Amino acid sequence: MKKVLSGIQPSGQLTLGNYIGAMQNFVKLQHDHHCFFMVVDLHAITVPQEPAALREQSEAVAALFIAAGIDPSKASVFLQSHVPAHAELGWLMTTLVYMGELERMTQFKDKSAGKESVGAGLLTYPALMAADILLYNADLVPVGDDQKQHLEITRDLAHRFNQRYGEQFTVPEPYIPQVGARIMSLDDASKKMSKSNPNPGSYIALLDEPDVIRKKISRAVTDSGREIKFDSANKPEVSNLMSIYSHCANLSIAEIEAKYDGQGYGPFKKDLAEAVVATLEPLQQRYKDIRSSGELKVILRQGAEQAAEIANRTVREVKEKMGFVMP
Ligand code: AQP
Repeated sequence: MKKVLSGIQPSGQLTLGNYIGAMQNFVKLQHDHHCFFMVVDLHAITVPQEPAALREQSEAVAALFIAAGIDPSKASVFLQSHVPAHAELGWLMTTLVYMGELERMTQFKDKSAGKESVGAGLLTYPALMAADILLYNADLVPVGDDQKQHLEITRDLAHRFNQRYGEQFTVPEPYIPQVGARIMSLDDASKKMSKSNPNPGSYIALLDEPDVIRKKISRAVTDSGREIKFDSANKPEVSNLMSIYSHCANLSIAEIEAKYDGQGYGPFKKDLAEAVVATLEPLQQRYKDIRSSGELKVILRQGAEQAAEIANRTVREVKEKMGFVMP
């Protein structure tokens, strides 16, 4: 059985982008793969986080994994910080990666742009991400298109380690969904929908109330035309809304174009809002049940134990190969 690993940062409220681009795939993959799904809290602190918010968001992301349909009896669900091997292998990978490789990462450039001081963790983040994946010898890493560059570094580091110290790591492959790999911001279709965007109108949070969702979609930027046509180059805003609709209503792009032929943006946006509300309502209900039941702590403890067993073994093997004195 192939191994799959992926994670989501508790750096804000999860968005429809995280759901369509990542979580829906997690749910599908768990049936015929050995899966590890993490809340990557160590990654979230690469930008400052308020401690109480970090704690709350971390539990919220874990509960949303379960609410979205990840079954803890099929997949290991855990918090990255509960398995110290991540930090340990992360350091070892930091010593293997080159500055030039880190400095050319688009995400680093975006997140550090215009900032007076930038934490070193924001730069070295891909080394920790490589450790996350390599600890479990994951074959497949389901990510949105935006994470492809980081996965390339992971692949390079796996090769580099294997060449320098002897065969250890599986070289992982990205698993990127064909549609919905990148859901864009509602206020600017040149940027991806992002949970850390300071404007909540730019994203739909998975826990947004139905009326908030309706309002955000009605205010979503479109263009001055009135045609519902998929054309990412000339109509990026409308195309993005169509991708979201296609996912939530389970309609093809051609079906959407035919359905709204000659109708303008009003009726389309109204139906889109209802489709998003209907997609998120059952998830929100399950989320409330999980948070109030207390079962999350047990799930996370079990997940961390399963993960640590494999991760600790990898770190031991790596350290031995690198020349550390073993206790
Ligand atoms: N807009 C998106 N469309 C499709 N996929 C997306 N992902 C994120 N945004 C979109 C996918 O979600 C997974 C988790 O991402 P992450 O939390 O580790 O970090 P991120 O990619 O940086 O996501 P955000 O929401 O933009 O977080 P912040 O604002 O904190 O940086 C990944 O698989 C990602 O591809």
